Amino acid sequence: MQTIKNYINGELLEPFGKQYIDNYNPSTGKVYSLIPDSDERDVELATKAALIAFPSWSAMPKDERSRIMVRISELIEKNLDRLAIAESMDNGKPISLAKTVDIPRAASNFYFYATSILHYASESHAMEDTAINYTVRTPVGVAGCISPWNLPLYLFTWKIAPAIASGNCVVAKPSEITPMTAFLLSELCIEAGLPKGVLNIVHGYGHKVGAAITAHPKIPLISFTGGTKTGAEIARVAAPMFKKLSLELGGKNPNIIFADCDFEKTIRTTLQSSFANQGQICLCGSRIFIERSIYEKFKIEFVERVKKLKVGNPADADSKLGAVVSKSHMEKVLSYVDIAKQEGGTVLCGGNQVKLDGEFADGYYIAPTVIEGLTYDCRTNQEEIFGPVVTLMPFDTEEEVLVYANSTQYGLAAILWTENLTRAHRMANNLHSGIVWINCWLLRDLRTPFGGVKSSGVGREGGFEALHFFTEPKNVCIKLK
Ligand code: TXE
Repeated sequence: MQTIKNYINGELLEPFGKQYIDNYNPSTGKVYSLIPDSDERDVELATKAALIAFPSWSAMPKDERSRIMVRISELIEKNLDRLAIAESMDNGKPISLAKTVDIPRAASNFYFYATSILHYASESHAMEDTAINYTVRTPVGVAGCISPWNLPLYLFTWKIAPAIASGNCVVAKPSEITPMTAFLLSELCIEAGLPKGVLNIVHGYGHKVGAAITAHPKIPLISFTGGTKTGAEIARVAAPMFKKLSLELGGKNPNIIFADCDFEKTIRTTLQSSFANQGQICLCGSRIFIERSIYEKFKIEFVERVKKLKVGNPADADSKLGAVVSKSHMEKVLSYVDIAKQEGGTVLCGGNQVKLDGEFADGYYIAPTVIEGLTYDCRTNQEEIFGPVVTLMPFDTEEEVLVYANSTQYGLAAILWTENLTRAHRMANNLHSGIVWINCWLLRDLRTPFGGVKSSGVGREGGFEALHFFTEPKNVCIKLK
């Protein structure tokens, strides 16, 4: 059985406590590797290594840092197949998805920030002929990066790449539920010649390793993606220490479909935005609002196609859904189907665990589920389920659907389907959301700001926003006379 190691000061190390956590393959329900159960001693060692590496890494010319990062990006591409298989085994997602989305995006994250840093300039403000101000941006020192299990390498690298590109050193913690590709990344960083201590990866539980990173006095910045409750806990600990915080949290995103949409495109993309990655993407559109005049037509067509989505072995090319990430998560998702029924919902398809044969008999599979007949303000429509479960609701007017869409505590993404340009702009303006996709979903330009409002988080990632976050601006004012 493979034993994962921490990556500290350029070396692959056992945890201090020599304790390990079982790592499950969700597609089979079997333990297949061991994860270091690290503690604050490992975080301390990693932080020391990062502090020692910081002066030379931050002083290294940008193009040298950039070249090392490009090498990491190329190594991720070279290892695409191996990483995709590992991601699928750890997370349960179809290999085809890991191969086309997760791993290529991890390579892009490194490439994008390796090159962004070369174009990152600071501002200057002239006060006519009195004075000139210029802004100097310096890295903060050691950045703490904590990431979740749903898009493991994709979200892990989305934090690490801008952090190290802008000259910081990092202590990072991947989710203890999906640690494998972060471990493989540490091997690739060694191969790419990343100087020791620049990136340190400490594996283990959130309440031990994550909490130690959050509370560490020498880590002045935390970038976190995960659940809203965990985000609140991190903010509670970090706020009195005045740490810089970026929190990417949950979502309960509306998918609003007007009668004048391009029907075929809408249905096709809605299948994706509902069930991609088994619905375990914070950007999935789990509340589908449909203008009443096309409600029945949409429902019949959509449910017919959902029933055809194959739930199966993640290695099969025709599996559209693999396993959800863990047994407890499967139970949580299915408990929401019960809640939906109690709230008066009708399950149009799915709603159950899927039992596969042979070695997959104990895997965590859920049939893609569509529910109707619920009010917009019931628990099913307000709480994040984070699984392959969507609800359908009719609406009559723009005003009404805006109330429904904006009614949750979340505000991460919204999806809008209409061919009416004026309405599209009007709606986009009125949606309480960090991202609005019109006639598309998950179309990402890495230069754009990424993040949410309300309980979906604080701060923005992406493009220069991330480079701003990982640096401290200093204004220098020079009087001219
Ligand atoms: O997230 P957690 P989980 C949502 C989704 C899901 C729920 C819980 O609703 O069902 O969150 O998922 C680390 N101090 N999202 O349990 O617990 C933890 O080890 C510091 C939304 O995975 O928030 C992991 O590395 N760190 C989401 C990371 O935080 C702590 C993606 C995320 O774990 C910690 C995933 C602590 N006290 C889940 N406790 C999205 N928005 O993309 C845990 N961690």
